[in-house]
Amino acid sequence: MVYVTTSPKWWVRLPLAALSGLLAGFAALAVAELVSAAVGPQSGPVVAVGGAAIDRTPAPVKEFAIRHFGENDKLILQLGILATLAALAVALGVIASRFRRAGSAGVLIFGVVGAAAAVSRPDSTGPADALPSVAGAIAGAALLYWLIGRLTTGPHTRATGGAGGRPEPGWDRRGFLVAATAAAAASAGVGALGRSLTGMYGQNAVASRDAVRLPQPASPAAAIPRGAQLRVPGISPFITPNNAFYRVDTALVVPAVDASTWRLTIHGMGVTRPLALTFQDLLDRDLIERDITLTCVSNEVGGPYVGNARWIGARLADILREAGVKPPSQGGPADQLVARSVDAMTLGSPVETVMDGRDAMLAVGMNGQPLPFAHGFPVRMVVPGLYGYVSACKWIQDIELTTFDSYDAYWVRRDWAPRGPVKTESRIDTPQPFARPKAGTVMIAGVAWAQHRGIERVEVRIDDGPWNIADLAAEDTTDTWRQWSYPWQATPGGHTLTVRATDQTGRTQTENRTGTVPDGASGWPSVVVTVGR
Ligand SMILES: Nc1nc2c(c(=O)[nH]1)N[C@H]1C(S)=C(S)[C@@H](COP(=O)(O)O)O[C@H]1N2
Ligand SMILES: [Mo]
Repeated sequence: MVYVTTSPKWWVRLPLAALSGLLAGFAALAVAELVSAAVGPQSGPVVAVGGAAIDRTPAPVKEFAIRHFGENDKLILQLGILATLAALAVALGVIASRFRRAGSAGVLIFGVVGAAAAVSRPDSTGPADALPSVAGAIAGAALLYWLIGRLTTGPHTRATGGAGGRPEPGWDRRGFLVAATAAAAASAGVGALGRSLTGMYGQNAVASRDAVRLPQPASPAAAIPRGAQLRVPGISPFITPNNAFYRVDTALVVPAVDASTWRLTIHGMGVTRPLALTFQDLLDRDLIERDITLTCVSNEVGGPYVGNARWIGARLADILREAGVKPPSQGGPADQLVARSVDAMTLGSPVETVMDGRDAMLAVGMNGQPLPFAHGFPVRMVVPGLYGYVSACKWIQDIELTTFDSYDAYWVRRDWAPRGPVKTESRIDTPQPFARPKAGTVMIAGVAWAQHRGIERVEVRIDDGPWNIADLAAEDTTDTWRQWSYPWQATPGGHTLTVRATDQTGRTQTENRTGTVPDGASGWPSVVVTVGR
């Protein structure tokens, strides 16, 4: 009896080997998903590798990503990782069809890469974070080895010497297809189970958020003046609803923090009474309610990363004073406050600014709701007048007092300026670029902001004409943006509309165009429109 080990012809073998690679990759991710449901969402290989990629992204590339993909940048990154993995899985399958062990070894190497990324992430919870990648890789490598085995020698290799005495093909097509289908089904099942278990991640956090009853603020915000909201179609609403508020962060998985176990620790240079505050400790304080406009340093001229909300929170300066902190102007040794989040983001703010009397706060509420998870539940910092990257720490859990000389926070290590006061800026909301309004009165309108300095004047220019003073909406506070409008007598043809704002210190928004790195974009926003008859 002779056992036959012929394999299918190459044009059959290679596609099936590629399919085997894909199935192995799918199985690896499915097993990793299931294991990461137990270890924690930060440990999944795609999340870990994606996080490592984000941290290594140089400022210009991040700027490119945010400009071209906007808030979808993280989705694009994850799709890119998956596409890359799929291509590599196909390659490993093809390699395995010639070198069966090498293909499987390749899968294991990817497991090592994923594991290394997971344990070296700053928010890693320990060596266990390697488990999803390792388990997934072992499953993938084993499956690839097995499937490639089906492809070269069938289990039913037939004995020769039958009726015709000719060898029958040694590979068992049906056997392979059954094996592949079973593997795909098993992976889908494991993956779905993992997904549903990950879905349960954060249920305590959701329950803790549902249980929050925001107290009445001891110091409520004044009513928004009636004239603060202009009735111009297309203008940004004066208060940005939570679900429309821009989101900028590095979190591939939104942290789900349980408010009932949350703590904020305050320590470092000049802290004579280190503090550990609970969420209830914050709610029990006299809370302030303030309207504050938040802006991202990555906002291009005319861009969308600015929003205005009514925040409720505890005064940060009071808490710092209780901890014994003094600003540098009163002899305090620390000039930098480093806020650290549960996902290990660090943001450094000037202590002097935070304690100079402005309404810097540890916010617990946004527009009457507990903070949405994406915006930092349970607690975030908000400091009027500073860009988000140097102040607005979401999911905050630690505050360390230190100096700018001795510590660079996350974005500063990536070429952004250590101090980030918001620049005086404006935006045209309507008409939109390349709009085709009719001749006659066209309302040009938008917003302007210079947080904590206040907007004094907005001017609009048509083509190369003179600057015209726009009508300013009523001011809410100097910490909020201000709407403006200008009724333009539009004449047929193409026109360029340009705007510039002046703040209450008398400084006019500079014409000098710069990109966002290192300290925020500048330049006059403009739109081109074509007026019809
Ligand atoms: N933990 C954490 N906090 C963060 C960030 C981040 O990446 N992680 N990004 C900051 C930046 S750059 C900005 S502009 C604001 C944006 O806040 P929002 O997403 O609520 O609009 O959050 C800040 N706080
Ligand atoms: Mo930002």
